[in-house]
Amino acid sequence: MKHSLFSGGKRFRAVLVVESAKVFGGRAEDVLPTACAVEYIHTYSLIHDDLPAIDNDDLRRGVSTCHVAFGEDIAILAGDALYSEAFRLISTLQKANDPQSIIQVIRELATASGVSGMVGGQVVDIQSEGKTVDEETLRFIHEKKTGELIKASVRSGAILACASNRELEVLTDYATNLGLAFQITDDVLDIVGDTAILGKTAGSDARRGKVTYPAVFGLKKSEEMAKIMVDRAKDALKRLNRNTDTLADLADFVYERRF
Ligand code: GRG
Repeated sequence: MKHSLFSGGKRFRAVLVVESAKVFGGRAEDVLPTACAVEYIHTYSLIHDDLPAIDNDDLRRGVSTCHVAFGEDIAILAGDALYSEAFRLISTLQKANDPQSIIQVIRELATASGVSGMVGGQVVDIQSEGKTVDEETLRFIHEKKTGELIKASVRSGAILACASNRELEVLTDYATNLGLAFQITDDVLDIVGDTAILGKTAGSDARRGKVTYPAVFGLKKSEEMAKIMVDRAKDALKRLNRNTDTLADLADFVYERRF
């Protein structure tokens, strides 16, 4: 668990929890357990995604993947344990937050990582390998596999900081576009990125016949689509009468990132 958690990673989803809370006057220390829980869930998904039965990758965050370092049995269990620990963390440590908000956050994260989120997206992703899929299926895979956890991260920070329902709707619009853009840039980086900078092996999507935006639309159009989504995410923020500069910067980062 420590090997995979502390080998690096951008902490993008954890940062989203904290920065989203700050927009509504929340304090970082009050949402850190949730930010860490999101990172645990994300790391769990990476460990399982890298397993021989799924993507069979050797390199993650610049080090050996969990199963290469410790064996498949321990990697499966490390992922399982991170998932349980995530919810234990949320349920025990947030004394500053009201119980209703904590329950809502648990629901958001369980939904985002389960059958209506990461697992559902991953199933369709696996079943689509080597096939031709339409745009709707491609979007479904990306939104579920990657977008839902990003959306839940943004919403959870805001929920703990007592954002209103209208504010949450605006953030959902922001995060939906952000999540889709994030996975499109991930697909693009798999083609144009450098293994040493990415910390994971470039070119693996094509080798595996994965359905990706560049595979369906080409590289240039995919980059344009990512930019459009980042701009839509930033536009959504303008509907909030709050300081959202950091959330806007994070959207720019998604388009500009090289890892
Ligand atoms: C673990 C709930 C659960 C389900 C298992 C394996 C799986 C089903 C789902 C995989 C989901 C997955 C790995 C989606 C890819 C998302 C993605 C773009 C990962 C890379 O995220 P970065 O770039 O990585 O934020 P770092 O290392 O920076 O954190």
